[in-house]
Amino acid sequence: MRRLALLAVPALALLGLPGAALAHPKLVAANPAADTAVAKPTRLSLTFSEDLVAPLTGIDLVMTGMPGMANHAPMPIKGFKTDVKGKVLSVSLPRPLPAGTYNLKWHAVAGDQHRIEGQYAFTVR
Ligand SMILES: [Cu+2]
Repeated sequence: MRRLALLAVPALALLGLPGAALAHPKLVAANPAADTAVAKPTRLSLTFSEDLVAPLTGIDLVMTGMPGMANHAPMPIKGFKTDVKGKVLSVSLPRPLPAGTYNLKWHAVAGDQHRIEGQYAFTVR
């Protein structure tokens, strides 16, 4: 089994060759970065490994907790604007995010049209 698995890797790599130029977008940097605590931001940015397709790339932002409030229900944050330039997705918030914890779910589409998703959390102090 182990031997078969090792042999399968180069075969898959060969199969993957035509798609190599159209790689899936990977998140390479974010501001605020994952698992960090920041002062109240009015802008978020996500930088990917590939040029993005604007209308198919975006985020959902949910407040998951607030200081001093137990059992905070997930609260979607609405009203932001997203803007895509090349590999960077920028999010402008209408007002600074209040103190709390947030979960950001992103979806991104690059040249091969496949929707790739991911998520991370950050804290506003
Ligand atoms: Cu793909």
